[in-house]
Amino acid sequence: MPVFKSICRVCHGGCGVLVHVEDGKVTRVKGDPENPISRGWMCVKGIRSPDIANHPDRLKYPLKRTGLRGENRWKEISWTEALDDISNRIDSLRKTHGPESIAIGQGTGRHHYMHVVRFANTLGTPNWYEPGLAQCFIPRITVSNLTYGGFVVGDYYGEVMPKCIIFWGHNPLVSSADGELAPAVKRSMAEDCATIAIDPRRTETAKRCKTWLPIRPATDAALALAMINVIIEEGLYDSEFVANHTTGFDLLKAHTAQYTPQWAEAITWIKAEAIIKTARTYAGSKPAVLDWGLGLEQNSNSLQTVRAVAILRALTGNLDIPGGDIMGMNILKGYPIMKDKLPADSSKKRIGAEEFKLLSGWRAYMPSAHIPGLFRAMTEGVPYKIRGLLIFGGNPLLTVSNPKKVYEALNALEFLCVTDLFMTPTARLADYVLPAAFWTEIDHVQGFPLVVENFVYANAALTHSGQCRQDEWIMDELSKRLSLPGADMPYKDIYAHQLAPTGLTHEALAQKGCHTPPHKYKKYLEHGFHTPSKKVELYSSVLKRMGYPPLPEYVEPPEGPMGSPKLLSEYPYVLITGGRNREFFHSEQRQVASLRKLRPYPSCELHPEAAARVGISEGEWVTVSTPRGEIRLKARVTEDIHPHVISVEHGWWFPERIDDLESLWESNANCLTADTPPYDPAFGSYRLRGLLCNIKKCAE
Ligand SMILES: Nc1nc2c(c(=O)[nH]1)N[C@H]1C(S)=C(S)[C@@H](COP(=O)(O)OP(=O)(O)OC[C@H]3O[C@@H](n4cnc5c(=O)[nH]c(N)nc54)[C@H](O)[C@@H]3O)O[C@H]1N2
Ligand SMILES: Nc1nc2c(c(=O)[nH]1)N[C@H]1C(S)=C(S)[C@@H](COP(=O)(O)OP(=O)(O)OC[C@H]3O[C@@H](n4cnc5c(=O)[nH]c(N)nc54)[C@H](O)[C@@H]3O)O[C@H]1N2
Ligand code: SF4
Ligand SMILES: [Mo]
Repeated sequence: MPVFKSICRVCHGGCGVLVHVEDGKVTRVKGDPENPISRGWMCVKGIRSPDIANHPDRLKYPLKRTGLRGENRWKEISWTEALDDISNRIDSLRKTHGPESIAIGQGTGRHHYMHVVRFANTLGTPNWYEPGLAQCFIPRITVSNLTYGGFVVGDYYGEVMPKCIIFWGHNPLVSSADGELAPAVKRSMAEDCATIAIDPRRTETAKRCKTWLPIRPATDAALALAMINVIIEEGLYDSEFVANHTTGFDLLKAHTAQYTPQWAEAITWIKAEAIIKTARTYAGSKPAVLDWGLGLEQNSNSLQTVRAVAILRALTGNLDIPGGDIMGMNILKGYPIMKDKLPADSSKKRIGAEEFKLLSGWRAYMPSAHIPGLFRAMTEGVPYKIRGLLIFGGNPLLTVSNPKKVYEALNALEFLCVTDLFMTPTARLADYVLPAAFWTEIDHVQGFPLVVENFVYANAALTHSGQCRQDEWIMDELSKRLSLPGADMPYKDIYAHQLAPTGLTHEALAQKGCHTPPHKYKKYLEHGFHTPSKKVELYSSVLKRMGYPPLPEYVEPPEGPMGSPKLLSEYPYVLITGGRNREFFHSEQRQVASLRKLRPYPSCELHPEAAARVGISEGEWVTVSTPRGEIRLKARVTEDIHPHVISVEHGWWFPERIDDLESLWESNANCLTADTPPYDPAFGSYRLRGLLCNIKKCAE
């Protein structure tokens, strides 16, 4: 039976795998022991890839709606008919209402991510989005760029092992988040490494750590500021690095004098002594990794939170050193997203451009539309009406805050086209549904970890399924019909362009499995940091110019025990949503029996003290409510969570009940979250974590 090397893409990760193929189908996937990063390891989802690829419910043909919107009645049509119809609809909207009336949506971190941005740019619409962005990764990337001129990742890969690792709002042993695969992280968590988890939950990662600091959600900026205070006051910073490679130290010192550990204790629920000890351990153990995650971003103070944390790496001189936080090798040539094809006046029309300069403005890392504003524009027509939406792999009815609003918005569209592997609640509302190819069915080149690119992998299409097509192919076919400039370079030619610096072809790389050039450290010694001052900007000149605070600040969460004490009697707990679990990727795989049986029901975690207070026992159905809605889940009673915090899984819908609209709200975490202001002033991040909630036994 033929066996091929490939890269699993069920999540953002990229485990090296061996794919067994029989009659054009994938029959088995196992870890590739020769892969230098994953070394034969795979998670439970990846191993079940054949169950996803060969699932009887996979979409196989292009579908055109025949019934009323949402009635789930379809006709199978040919690709020619589908692409002709869809391009005609796009053409008519762009001619009558301007290309900005068409939004392009996608999901997180897929193979076609950059191709979507390219497609939007060449179509001339500034309004593309993805449900992560301001809530995921864009604050960390942008802040790293502003502060050190490049993104960083923990050095889990080299000869030198870190002496300390802080996992901050991050659970990589479960999430393998952006290509920091669990086995590499685990290897670095050696016996002599001081490991610290800052998380309201004692996660799989936290359980392996020597210290767990259960922080009050959305108060991380206070903790980071107090750690900066200790490191400066006690003279624990790397004075050589600070003197030679940073700017603004004196301003930072004066600014953070007010943020004492005692001040932070009252805010964060973490004792002042623990804050001091953590700061001393981190600053005193070199090299050290500070590995950060979503816990820092899904709140309305994401810019300042991420900035405060980012500064710790520079104060301690842990940037780009072996065993520290390393910057990217950026092996590939940049994806040609054809930014120049988007006229300047179009950019100005991007929804959110004026308000959220670091998400939607022209200086943003990857300018995209502000999600709450975009969906509002579909229903309310303000500042203008969004009339068409093409989604390439995203399920906003589950993954965007306030799904009832999203539902209303999708129904208000004149035209909706969704490309997916399965019929999802979002696809069900479309006019056209297109069948996407699974990762064993695509050609692709990808650098890992995401954004830093210290290794490069390739997939080659090994199997096929019905009429399924790779998303890039669909966009290219539409581009041809619409005479867009991107049509001149089909997606497969882009791989040659990207790989040029490596001297490898796509085919050669796919056979080889992984390209890993030797890592270079301390690249800043050659060219400085890529910031305006060529130094690490502890005081950010760019933020100052843009009208944002140049030094990090703490802002109390607007809804919380201190921000809205009047709500406390009704909503006494702090809510977090979306902590990752191994079995599912967001709203996916609920129809895959082999995974669903491992986690059959949606659940929430609460502490035994909270459970006793409301009379809830393990496994009972409960309702969790916020001022915005109420959902049903099963209770998991566990000591591994702060007694005042409730953690709710996200992404839950029931494929077995897709025709029952009410089931869409039943356990959907985003019925609880807040899509309303205040947003983060620079990124427009909305609040998915750090809100108030209540929990009760379910009536039935
Ligand atoms: N409450 C709450 N909400 C959250 C989060 C949270 O923590 N809490 N997390 C947020 C974050 S960080 C993110 S990134 C988003 C993720 O949001 P989404 O990206 O919308 O999440 P998915 O459920 O993965 O949806 C992707 C869809 O793409 C389909 N798909 C998979 N592969 C392909 C492919 O190759 N091509 C195509 N066309 N389709 C494909 C899947 O079947 C699925 O229906 O969710 C956000 N939402
Ligand atoms: N299996 C699986 N893997 C995934 C995904 C998936 O859906 N399933 N999604 C992928 C995506 S798109 C992303 S963005 C990554 C995310 O990967 P991670 O960054 O690891 O994200 P999470 O597990 O969502 O959250 C990390 C931790 O933050 C904690 N937390 C919540 N609020 C706060 C807070 O205010 N402060 C602090 N300090 N901690 C807090 C949570 O308890 C959680 O344990 O995972 C990726 N990998
Ligand atoms: S961690 Fe991600 S890439 Fe690795 S096996 Fe699991 S789903 Fe696949
Ligand atoms: Mo994400």
